[in-house]
Amino acid sequence: MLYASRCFYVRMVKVKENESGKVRFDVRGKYQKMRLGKRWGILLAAALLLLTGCGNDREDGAQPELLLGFSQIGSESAWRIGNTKDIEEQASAYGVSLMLENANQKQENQIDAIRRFIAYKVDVIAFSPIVEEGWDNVLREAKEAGIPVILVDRDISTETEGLTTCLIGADFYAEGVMAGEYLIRKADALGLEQVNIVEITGTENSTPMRQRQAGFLDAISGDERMCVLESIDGDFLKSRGAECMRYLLETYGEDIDVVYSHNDEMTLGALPEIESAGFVPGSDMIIISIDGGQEAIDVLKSGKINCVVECTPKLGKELMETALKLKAGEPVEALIHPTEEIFTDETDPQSIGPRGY
Ligand code: GYE
Repeated sequence: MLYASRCFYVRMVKVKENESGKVRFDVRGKYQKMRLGKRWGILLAAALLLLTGCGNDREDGAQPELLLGFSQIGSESAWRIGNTKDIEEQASAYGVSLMLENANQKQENQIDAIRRFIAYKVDVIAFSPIVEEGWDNVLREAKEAGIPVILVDRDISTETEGLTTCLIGADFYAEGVMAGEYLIRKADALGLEQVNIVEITGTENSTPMRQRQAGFLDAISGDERMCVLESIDGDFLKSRGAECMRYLLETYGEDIDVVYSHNDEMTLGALPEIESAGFVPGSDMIIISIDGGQEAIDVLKSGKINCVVECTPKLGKELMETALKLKAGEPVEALIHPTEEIFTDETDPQSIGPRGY
């Protein structure tokens, strides 16, 4: 059993007694986060499965609500925390019961969570896959159980077709292109003849890592001034961003003209390293980031970041609407990309409103 001493979300079941003295259960309660010891976790999980296994038969005969199981990657960034918060808020706005599990950056935890959602007979499963490969088996199990699956934020690559219904997430390739096009404009404005770039990438084999890299490289490939000195995996983490930057500074020092970082967290980890090495970020080196969380935007306004490509974490509304359509048996769009913009040292800082994450 997998509930040993960890945080997970359970729906609180309200217990009532009817006239005949029989106990009945109202499964409309909200999910709440609980931390349980192993024994209590096992007992509670078993009791919940027993009590709600036939949870669709509501006594009042009303249509059951939508029960959505969502496996989140972790809490590695302001983006991710904002995304979780948005999904929770939108679930409650749409009256959706949300069973939310945080995988703490581990694919095996996501697979376990999806298996629990199947055992629990949720109406719809959604998940943000940490990497693209390795999902075939568990998704075949969901398909056999007749539970539709929505991809949120990131894509997957499977051997079998048709294991998921749709993807709701950003166009990461376009984000990479926007970053590359900004760099060309900046190099023109500064009259640079040679542009040496270091790239700190997101989690290896994840969709944003692959596509942010591909879009950026495609955008700069026709410009002979551009030279990528090295690409290094920073795993979307602030601590790794700092480590990678230390290594890059030791290796290339003042040859570095540009730092292209795949998310704000890694950028915020890299900046103090650049300063400790005696360089001024934003002037000695061009700093390009992606996400657009409040902290990075504040640093952009202070001049230490030159460009932040927006990636919105606000995917909750589309997720709830899509899940409700799937439950109603209606068709859904295969791909939903939110619209996104870019904030740079060319932007009027006054025009950038509060980011909310
Ligand atoms: O850019 C980063 C993160 O998948 C778009 O994941 C997401 C990325 C985001 O944690 O900060």
